[in-house]
Amino acid sequence: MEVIIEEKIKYLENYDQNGIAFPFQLDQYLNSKDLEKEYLKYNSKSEKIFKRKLSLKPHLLSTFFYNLSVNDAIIDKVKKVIGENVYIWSSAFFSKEPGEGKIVSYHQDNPYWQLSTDKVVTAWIALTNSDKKSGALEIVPGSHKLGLIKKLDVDNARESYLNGEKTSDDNDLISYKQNLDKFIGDNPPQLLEMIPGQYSLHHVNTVHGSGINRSSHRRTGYAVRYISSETKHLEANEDRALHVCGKKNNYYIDEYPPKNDFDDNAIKQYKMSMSSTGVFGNKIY
Ligand SMILES: O=C(O)CCC(=O)C(=O)O
Repeated sequence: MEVIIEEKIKYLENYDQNGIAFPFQLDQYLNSKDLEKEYLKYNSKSEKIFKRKLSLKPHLLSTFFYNLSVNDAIIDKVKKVIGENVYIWSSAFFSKEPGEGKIVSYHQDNPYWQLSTDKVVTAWIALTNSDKKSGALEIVPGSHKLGLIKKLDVDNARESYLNGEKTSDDNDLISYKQNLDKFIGDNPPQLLEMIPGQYSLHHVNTVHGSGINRSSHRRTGYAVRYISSETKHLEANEDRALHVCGKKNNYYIDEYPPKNDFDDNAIKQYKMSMSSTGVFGNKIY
């Protein structure tokens, strides 16, 4: 046990150097099927109520995913990398079914998000096995130090998104390309294999992506985006975020945790959040 604790500290120290810290474990869920079950439960509720699977900000509709997002062990590490004043700006599921052929092309996050500081970190939590065969998350260590390597291939991502434009390939889970193929050829990515209940932390400018799921099981991650309270959106005036700890700011309209799964207030708030969220709010329900 002591060895594991020492290793965890070492990984976190390397975050500044590598733009990634990995792997950590949520002891209560280690290798448990509960995380995937909760994901499936969430999907079936969202399909019943919204007539489709909602992958953005599930922490605003599900008490389970809210509680997972504010798990003490995760927040302790988040505070070590972005400081004591923490908001959850967004969250998302990244799920790839076997045989579906989906990928996430290599990208940095901030060209999409347009946030004002780099005190922004994602906790990527494995809800299923995530290994080479199933298309685990891949990252380029140290790439966060390069600033923004490439721009998006659209001028205004939010406008393009709301107009339904997509410039990436059909099987790509992200909408706009960053054309990083040459960069990836010169800077080979590292595979982050995880079992359910393990998670990584990656910096907003770390280059990352993932390949096709060639296994016989679903590969799902839950990505939570934490920002420090001095971080604002450079373009959206009425962005929303959920305060977790430390000092608040006046940049964001407060979001609140759901009292019960998909209750009326949570649904009302969710719709408002989706129409005002930074870049990828979605007007269609
Ligand atoms: O889960 C994946 O494959 C990609 C995740 C990702 O792009 C992200 O967390 O920003």
